[in-house]
Amino acid sequence: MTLRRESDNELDADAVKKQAITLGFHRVGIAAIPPEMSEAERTNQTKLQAWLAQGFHADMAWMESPRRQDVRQVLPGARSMICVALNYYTDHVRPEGKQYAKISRYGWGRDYHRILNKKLKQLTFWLRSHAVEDSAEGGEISARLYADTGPVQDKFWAQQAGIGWNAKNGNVITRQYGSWVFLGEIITTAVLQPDLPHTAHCGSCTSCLDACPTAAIRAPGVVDANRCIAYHTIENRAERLPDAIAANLQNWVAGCDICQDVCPWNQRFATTTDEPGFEPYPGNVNPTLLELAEMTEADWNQRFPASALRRIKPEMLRRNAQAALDAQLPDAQPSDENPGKT
Ligand code: B12
Ligand code: SF4
Ligand code: SF4
Repeated sequence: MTLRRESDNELDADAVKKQAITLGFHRVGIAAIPPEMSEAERTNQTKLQAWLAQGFHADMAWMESPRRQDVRQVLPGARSMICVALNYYTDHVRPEGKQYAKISRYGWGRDYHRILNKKLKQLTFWLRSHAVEDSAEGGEISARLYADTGPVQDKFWAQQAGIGWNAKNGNVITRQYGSWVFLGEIITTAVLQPDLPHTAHCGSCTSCLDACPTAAIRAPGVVDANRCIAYHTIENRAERLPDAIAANLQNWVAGCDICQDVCPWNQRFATTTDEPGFEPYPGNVNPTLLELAEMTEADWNQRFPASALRRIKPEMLRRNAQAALDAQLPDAQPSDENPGKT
């Protein structure tokens, strides 16, 4: 296997992509990291700053990290971003019935960070070893991998690398799998032939904006965490949920898939994954609100092994389930009061 091209000092991007697919990634693309910030990066950073300035990150102070503003601060000398996507869709259907709690698809099976991380490590190892092996100068490369674990704008880079587009529902949509993909990347000093950025294909559709029960999508693609059920069920550690969130939970207790479920791209192109780790753990598709509202720490530990749901501590899960139950009481009214801080 020759990675280094004869004509210039680039590594062979096609060989890297082939290896990524062999390791089980469903989509892979490459974006260039020029020595100075590109126009597209600058525009993205302005949007990120505006999002932060409006307080749309709620209590996620880690979103303010200055390193998030520029990948060159994450890895000095970075030249390429290898972006990957992993399809996590399985064809299980949640049962109908107001007694059932809804857990988002992202949390049904094994923790996606672990699955992505393992494959990214294998790809990084392969990249490093082949780059050294095939280099006439014996030049080593540096690389850093992230599986939703670092100060990197995963969606922006995925679009730049041609994986999909930053859609109006705040997720990257791929033509092949819809938005049911996790994103990860390897930032490297290796020079690789980049792909073209992906074009956007939401058109005039507004289904996700119309369906969001808390009006959290403030403008196309702009999600205000203060209003988002996903934020409050996963990240908010307060004892009580804001009234306007609690009243509109629609039984979501761990994330929220509403703006993805209504998306025509997902309805047409969702494809069952071949990654066995994403097969749901028993009980994650059809838990009842009552069992979660009464869940003990021991139950929680047993029920969610190696799961992304461990971010939702037992007291949070009980709080979410109880709030959804309370919203079903005869005198409870859906609230359209603004739950946001802004
Ligand atoms: C913060 C965060 C959240 C926050 C904020 C959500 C958001 N969309 O930003 C909360 C907690 C609410 C959240 C929820 C979820 N998240 Co989240 N989250 C992140 C995180 C850590 C950062 C995202 C970010 O930078 N947001 C800040 C804003 C400024 O970034 P942005 O959306 O890219 O901003 C752009 C738009 O506003 C756009 N824009 C501005 N004007 C306009 C105009 C138009 C027309 C358009 C289209 C766009 C546009 O420009 C901005 C700059 O590019 C990423 C991981 C990562 N490291 O990147 C995961 C990530 C986005 N989350 C992910 C997932 C799976 C979810 C959930 C689906 C989980 C669930 N089922 O509950 C929900 C989805 C909620 C939603 N509708 O977005 C995945 C999405 C995978 C994908 N296919 O895109 C990611 C990428 C993690 C991963 N590595 O896989 N998340
Ligand atoms: S995840 Fe739910 S609450 Fe958040 S923007 Fe989407 S539909 Fe709205
Ligand atoms: S529902 Fe429509 S507007 Fe929203 S992300 Fe899907 S295609 Fe785009």
